[in-house]
Amino acid sequence: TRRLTIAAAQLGPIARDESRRDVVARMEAMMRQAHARGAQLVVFPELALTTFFPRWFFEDQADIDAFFERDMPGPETQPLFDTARELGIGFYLGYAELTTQNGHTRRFNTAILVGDDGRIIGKYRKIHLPGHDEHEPWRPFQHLEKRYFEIGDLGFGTWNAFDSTLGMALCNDRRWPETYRMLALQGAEIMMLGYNTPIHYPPIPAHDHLQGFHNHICMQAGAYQNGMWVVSVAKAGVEEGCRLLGQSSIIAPTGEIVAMTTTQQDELLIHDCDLDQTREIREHIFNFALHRQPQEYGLITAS
Ligand code: ING
Repeated sequence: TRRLTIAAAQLGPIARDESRRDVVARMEAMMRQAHARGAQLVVFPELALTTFFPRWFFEDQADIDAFFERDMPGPETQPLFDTARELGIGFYLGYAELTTQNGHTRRFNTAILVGDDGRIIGKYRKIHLPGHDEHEPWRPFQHLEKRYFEIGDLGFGTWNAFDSTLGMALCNDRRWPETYRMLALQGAEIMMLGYNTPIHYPPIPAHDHLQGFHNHICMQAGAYQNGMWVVSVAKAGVEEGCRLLGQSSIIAPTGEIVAMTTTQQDELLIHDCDLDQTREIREHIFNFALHRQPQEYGLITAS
């Protein structure tokens, strides 16, 4: 059977003033450890190069843009690509993308998939942007992704690599069943995603103690209902005073959590995934061709 050893590289807190150089050094060390433990692919968190800056309201665009990457790879991230090539290991990286299209500056919450030759295979731009777009001072911290990023314009894509078909998502995307189905309908066997999930949810504090439960229930259901491996990687711990959920996990197509972190710091999970296990689900209980009735689902795509 086809097997792929995947590493989830959870990152602990990143301080606001922590340099990209220092963060990349942390990530490179984890990439080397993952390789030493047999990993062929390493998944890093969402917005992995900086602190989770949407927690603050900024007036000045220049302050916001300091958290974005204009080039990928750029001078500070090049070492990750060089190490990937040196070791023959691929990786998923979440970062804030600033790009110019037709003379307009665009800003996205982005993830890329890089192959074991250090070349970018694919790019995904976050579609489900949570939170709010105006400063809401009543909140102990903000969640201004709708203000700082545009909705992703690349759709839900999949790429053939590592003898498999892989799809990417980012954080809030994992809460929406459409994300998994869109990737599964394109043949994805693996969904990779990073997340920054505050424990405290200001609009409904009564749900704070359920963040771990909600995190896993979404992905376990998505994995099972679509027969996909789901690799989810947290930025964890108390970051600039904000408690972020850890519990990074690797979830099998059966919905079983096969590995989970137990710290709030930099921590590696490694799992040797049997890619053919997807068939137990996709050729039987969730055989889309046999059992799915899209002609009855029109409302779901209606806006
Ligand atoms: N973060 C959070 C997430 O969807 C959130 C936003 C937190 C939503 C807690 C609901 C509850 O995991 C990002 N970055 O999407």
